[in-house]
Amino acid sequence: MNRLIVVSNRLPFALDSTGEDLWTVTPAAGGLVSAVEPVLRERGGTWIGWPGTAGEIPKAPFAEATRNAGYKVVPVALTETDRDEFYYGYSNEVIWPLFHDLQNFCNFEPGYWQTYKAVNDRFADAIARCAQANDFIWIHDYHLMYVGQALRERGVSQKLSGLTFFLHIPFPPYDIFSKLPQQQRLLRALLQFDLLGFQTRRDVRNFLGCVRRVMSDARVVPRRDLQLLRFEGRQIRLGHFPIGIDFDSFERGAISDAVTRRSQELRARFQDCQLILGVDRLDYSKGIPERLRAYRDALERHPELRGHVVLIQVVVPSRVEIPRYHEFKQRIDRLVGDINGHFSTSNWLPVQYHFRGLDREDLTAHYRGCDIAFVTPLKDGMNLVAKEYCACRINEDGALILSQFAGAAEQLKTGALLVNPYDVEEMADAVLKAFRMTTAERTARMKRMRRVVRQENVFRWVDSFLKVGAKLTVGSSKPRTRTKL
Ligand code: ADQ
Repeated sequence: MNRLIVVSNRLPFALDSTGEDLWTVTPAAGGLVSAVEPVLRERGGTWIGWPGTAGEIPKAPFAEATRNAGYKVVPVALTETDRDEFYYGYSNEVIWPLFHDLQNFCNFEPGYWQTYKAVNDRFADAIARCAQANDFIWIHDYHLMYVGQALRERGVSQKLSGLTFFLHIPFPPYDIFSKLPQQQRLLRALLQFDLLGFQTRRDVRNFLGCVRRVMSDARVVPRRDLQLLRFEGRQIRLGHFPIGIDFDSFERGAISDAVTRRSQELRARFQDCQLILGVDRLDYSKGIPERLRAYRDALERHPELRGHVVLIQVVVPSRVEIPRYHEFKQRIDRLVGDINGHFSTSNWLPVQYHFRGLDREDLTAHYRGCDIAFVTPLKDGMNLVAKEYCACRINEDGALILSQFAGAAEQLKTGALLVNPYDVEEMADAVLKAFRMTTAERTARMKRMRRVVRQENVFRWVDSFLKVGAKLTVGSSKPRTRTKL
């Protein structure tokens, strides 16, 4: 197996300065880290990324944070301007909202693009410094879509065994993508990779639709499974690789004594109530206000729920420096206050709201202890929370209400109650349906979902991606001819 070099914007931990020469190390939250960490821990390799602090990287705390990682960690430093214009700016005020179909949230500030490219160049330099002949390079996610081109410009790509990319978020349809001022430059950059992986069939379709409309010199060769593109004399493979979770590790955690005890404690606090769980990063794409409105509507229209359900909504802080995220948090606070103010009684509080990350044991205890998971992103590349919930339902019970716009819906539709996250009334009815669902139906549905989540786990995801990557012919990246095919 060739050496694996994983490259992502963030590393699996964040360094934070708490005073002169005082640093804290916090595990990073989020789907990419949850998925990639166990893979590198198992296989070894190198992880290149930014440790989350602007300015120079402090040597000793960094060495301490990575000492027991089980793989090599190479940091890339970002200045404050880089952080503001590349990370908060182009990545999270342009690409993130646009690719989640939320174009009105975009801030198409022209200067952001230059910094995005410059930082991608810096990542390419870091790769160039540590790449050896025949290394397999796997770049992750929307922050680094330009790195393939930057590597080709540096001539590094020729010696690699594969230059590949996986997009964790959705790829939008042309009508939305076409709003992007740099649409052609971005597609050209993406076409410098040898293999492009997406979460779902729909993302592949959308990407190809954009290529057809924007890149007149690219040719799509339709295939049943892996698609092929010809561009500037090179071949690019494209496929959907739905990301999974480390099922066994979640299941083992859920069975453990500590989690059993904690989930029992959780249940004991809310006797005679079915517990509904929402777990999200703070993000407007996760549909939290819509979910809260649906819950309110359910309590309003279906009085049998009052006093018999509790919504536990856990939100992990994220990107709070972006003003929109701050406003968004205030909106959630108001909605929670409104529901609790309106419906609570002397011995029942309808929403338990926590604005913090949970440690792994606590998270697992919540998955194990809650009867219903309420997962309703407006759009999501995959959504790992839905899969983690299924993995922790060791008694094969529990109901999942899932947005039809989460990538996970493609795999879990046979067991989940699928809803349109923009349809508050439909979601409210789904709450009632889940509440009334018989044990036999819950079990039948959960069994089906657990089978898929167990089989299509994160190791299978990585294997299937690397298997395709391994078949890339070395040198396929070298331009052979510029003839249109
Ligand atoms: P995210 O947008 O971060 O990931 P998601 O897939 O749901 O979304 O992953 C969130 C992760 O953070 C989960 O592993 C979850 O356990 C954890 N998490 C969330 N809230 C938490 C809390 N309060 N406390 C502790 N942990 C919490 C991006 C894409 C997704 C895609 C993943 C992986 O946006 O669509 O599924 O990458 O590809």
